[in-house]
Amino acid sequence: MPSVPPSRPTVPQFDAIVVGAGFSGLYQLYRLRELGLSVRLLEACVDIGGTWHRNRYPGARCDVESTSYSYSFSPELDQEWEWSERYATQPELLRYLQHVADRFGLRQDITLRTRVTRAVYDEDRHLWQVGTDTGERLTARFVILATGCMSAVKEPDIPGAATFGGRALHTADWPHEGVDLTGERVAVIGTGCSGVQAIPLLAEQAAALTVFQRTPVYALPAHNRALTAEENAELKARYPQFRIAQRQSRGGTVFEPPTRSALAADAAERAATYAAAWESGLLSGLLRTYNDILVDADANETVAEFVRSKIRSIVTDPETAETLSPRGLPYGTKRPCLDTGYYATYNKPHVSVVDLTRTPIVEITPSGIRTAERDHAVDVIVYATGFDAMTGSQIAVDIVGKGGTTLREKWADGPRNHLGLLSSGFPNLFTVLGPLSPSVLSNAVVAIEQHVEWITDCIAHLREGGLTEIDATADAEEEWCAHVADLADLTLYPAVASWYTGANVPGKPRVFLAYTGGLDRYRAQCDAAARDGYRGFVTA
Ligand code: N01
Repeated sequence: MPSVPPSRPTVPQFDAIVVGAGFSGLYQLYRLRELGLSVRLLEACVDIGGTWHRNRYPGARCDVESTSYSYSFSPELDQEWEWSERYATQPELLRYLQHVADRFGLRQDITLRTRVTRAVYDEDRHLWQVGTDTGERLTARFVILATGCMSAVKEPDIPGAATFGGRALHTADWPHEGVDLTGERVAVIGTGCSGVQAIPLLAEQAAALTVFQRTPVYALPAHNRALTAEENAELKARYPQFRIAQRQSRGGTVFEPPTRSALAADAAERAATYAAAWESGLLSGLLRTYNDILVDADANETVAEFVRSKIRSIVTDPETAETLSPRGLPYGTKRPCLDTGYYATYNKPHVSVVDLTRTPIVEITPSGIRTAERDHAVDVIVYATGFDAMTGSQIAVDIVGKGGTTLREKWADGPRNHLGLLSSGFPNLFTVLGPLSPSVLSNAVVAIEQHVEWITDCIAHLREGGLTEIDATADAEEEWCAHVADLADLTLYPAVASWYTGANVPGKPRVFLAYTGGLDRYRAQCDAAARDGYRGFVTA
């Protein structure tokens, strides 16, 4: 038995360090504490909430129904919390997470304003040495990255951005005190979900609003509304069964999967089916109509054309309607959006859209935005340009694994891990909602709970067996990465340049970043690996 110098104790300061205080981190902290572990949660922001703390732009709300997009682990929490709207706003979601933190006494183990900058694995002692931007040096047996899929903001990569003389804002970094845009000439760059939500509200304030659009989106009406007391009571009565069904579902929301091809239906039937889905106000409504929307280009085109016809029926100017209509982009291969007045906003006389495919942005100037066609003078530029999704927040930490290899180096050609949970050579480092798991293709909260519970059970198993290390085997990792890629290749997703494929970040490798096989199948594979003595992993 090698002797260990007293200055290098084998017992770490903490059993676990959790990074990030959003939906993932809060639940992970709760579960590990339940195991009796000493845990510290480190959060870079000034308060808890993760995505729902940071994304405060006007109109920010969830596009999964509040009653589904909430924790299922506590029946008491389900009964006491009352959602006010079908789709919760950012402030309501933040209140919910604050309530959870207070109700379960989580804050005492959370350190705010502390960004984890570095984590180095000590191979001899089976522990992580964690460094922060506040100068703290901590040790822990396990580190759980609960850093979120959408937390690394993509800085605008447009020449001249720094020269702009007006105010520049990013939707994901909106000032907490709010911004009064009354009377201002506002430009929005980007028409993903953030832009689509913000544009109608920005248009209410701005004197002139110009949207700079590179790729048009597909957006479905949200039909958001207040939830009545009766609806809440009815929901609470069936929560126990609903939560079970959610956990067993394919994507974290409960529905009957379609069994027919869109091409097997005639045009009239398809039109009626799509119209009903459109009216459902559900983000995935159209994807649930037929079983080949995401795998067959011809089937997909029937939905795409249906949405374009809806855009034409809402937007009164035909040229604007055509500019807003996606062409050559299979429906659903970029995340669709929920529309709360988005298309109708373009009917307002002070709102216009610039088609960047025809007249690209050349540069940003001190007074506005110069396209290939002309100068647009503006007072404010709102960047709704998205994130270095899925991997950005993990790569941002300088993580050094076995043999001095960094995660950044290892993932240079795309993320590699087993079951989306552990990357070989980086033992005891778990990711919640990480790449190569269902994550963004699922209701995030249901996917988070599945990950957190698996990780918790795994740590409990190690402790029961007196083990101090778990790592993914290189073979299992190889197999998993190939399996995820093979499944993705059966769909229309990988061919499309999107943040799902890493294509939105210059230089980022093109890899489809999520597991497309469904949360139910994924859960079964994770459970089977655990049942088989953590098959695909090596313990010590
Ligand atoms: O970011 P995005 P987002 N010049 O990457 C454009 C979640 N979310 O923040 O598509 C010009 O989707 C870019 O154009 P293109 C949700 O999962 C959820 O909107 O690359 N344009 C695109 O239009 C969502 O999918 C909710 O051609 C540039 C836009 O900016 C994810 O977060 C709400 C550009 C970026 O769209 C990301 O959404 C909000 C450039 N240089 C977000 N660079 C809800 O729950 C980028 N663009 C409702």
